[in-house]
Amino acid sequence: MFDSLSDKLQGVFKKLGGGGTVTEKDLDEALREVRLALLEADVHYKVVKEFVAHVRERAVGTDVLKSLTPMQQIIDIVNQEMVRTLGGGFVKLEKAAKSPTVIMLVGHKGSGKTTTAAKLALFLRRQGEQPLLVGADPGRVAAAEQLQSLGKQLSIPVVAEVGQIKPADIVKKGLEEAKKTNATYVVVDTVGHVQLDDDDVKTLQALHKQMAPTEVMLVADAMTGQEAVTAAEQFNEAVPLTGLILTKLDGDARGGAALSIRAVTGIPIKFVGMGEKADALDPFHPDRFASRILGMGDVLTLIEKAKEDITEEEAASLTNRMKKGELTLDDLLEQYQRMKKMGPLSQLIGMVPGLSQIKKQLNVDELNEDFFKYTEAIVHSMTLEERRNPDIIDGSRRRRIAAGSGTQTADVNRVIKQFKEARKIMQAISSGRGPKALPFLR
Ligand SMILES: Nc1nc2c(ncn2[C@@H]2O[C@H](COP(=O)(O)OP(=O)(O)OP(=O)(O)O)[C@@H](O)[C@H]2O)c(=O)[nH]1
Ligand SMILES: [Mg+2]
Repeated sequence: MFDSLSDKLQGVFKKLGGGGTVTEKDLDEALREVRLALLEADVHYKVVKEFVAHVRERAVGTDVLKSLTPMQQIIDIVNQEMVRTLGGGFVKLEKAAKSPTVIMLVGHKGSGKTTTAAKLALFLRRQGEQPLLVGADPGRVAAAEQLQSLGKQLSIPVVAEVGQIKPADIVKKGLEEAKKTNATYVVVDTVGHVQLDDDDVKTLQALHKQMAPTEVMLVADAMTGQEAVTAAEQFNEAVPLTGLILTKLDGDARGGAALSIRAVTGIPIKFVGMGEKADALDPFHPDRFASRILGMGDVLTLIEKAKEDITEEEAASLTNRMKKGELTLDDLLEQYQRMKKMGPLSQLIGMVPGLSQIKKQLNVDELNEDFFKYTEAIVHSMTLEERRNPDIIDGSRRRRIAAGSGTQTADVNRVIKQFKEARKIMQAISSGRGPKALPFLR
């Protein structure tokens, strides 16, 4: 996610960390590069301007340059400013006082509404809710079939029809069905618009009035950059949006939409779509997201994802060990094995502390099944003592492990390095020092 932006920001920080002191000139030079990196990522120019001005103001105003750890403090400020730009805190999905809660999804053609409707319904069911999907897009046979088939795969009921029927009539049927079946949430997928003309606006407004939704969410394609921001403004004029769902963040979106949309429109991002599969929808946490952009990983989302696949007990023990910074190579291996089950690596890599920083060396494209097999073979060729305390692994042990696992000593080094990075971040997180203790600054 946002690889180019992440790399550039980390490059700026690394440079700042080169000397012991940071002068005002260094700061300005760094901020100039931050500014360029953000603009290149297609962040809205006003947002960039404000971002850089805030960071500078706080850095100069709080005398960080005179402190002993100027560069760590600057990164801390950048991190906080990024969290602020992304909306500050987590904004949860609302629930109506009286069931069912209606969620209306709107957006441009192809932005991901239908896919997201299904993802959202699955998310809600995992929360113990009883969702009903309604496809108010009768114009195309394929649209109804798509929703029907997604509902069937996930065993979630669907009301969708095609033909001469009006969207309003489908919504009516949907709401009746929800009442009959005691659904707690109704997720309504609507027609995609290429451009929003007056007729479209009227239709949307009439549907809005009819379903009286608790949530009206715009589904916007993050790959379209500033167009997503414009869409949010336009749709918000038609119907009052309560939240945004940014899709296709797993693709090569540069980050512009995600970093601008909240600041420009004032509407909170509630979810992000990270893939085509039904479980590739994450609740949006500005702090975790900023952490990923800055290359610090996202342990909390990772733990939440892991929880979906493992027992509560396992999750608690994992969380505990991670929090304490007590990590062994066996734990690392276990994590990798869990990751294998959790989904495509590209989706997870940014979340694992330590991995994102060294993914260049690792060559992410080659990070596939083989990577796991290698790591597994290497760790299994170590003695128990070596797994707990890899610091004792010297040259001759390295050669033995490489021979035992059928790999090269360079592969053994890589696994150990990865482990050490991960351990450092775990310790930093557990000590509460957060971004100030980023390993790539040491
Ligand atoms: N990679 C990726 N693809 C996505 C994501 N969300 C949706 N897609 C894909 O985007 C394409 C369009 O998705 P749809 O859900 O059909 O979009 P829509 O807004 O319903 O489209 P219309 O009904 O035609 O307006 C599909 O191929 C989806 O698989 C995502 O988060 N990541
Ligand atoms: Mg659709």
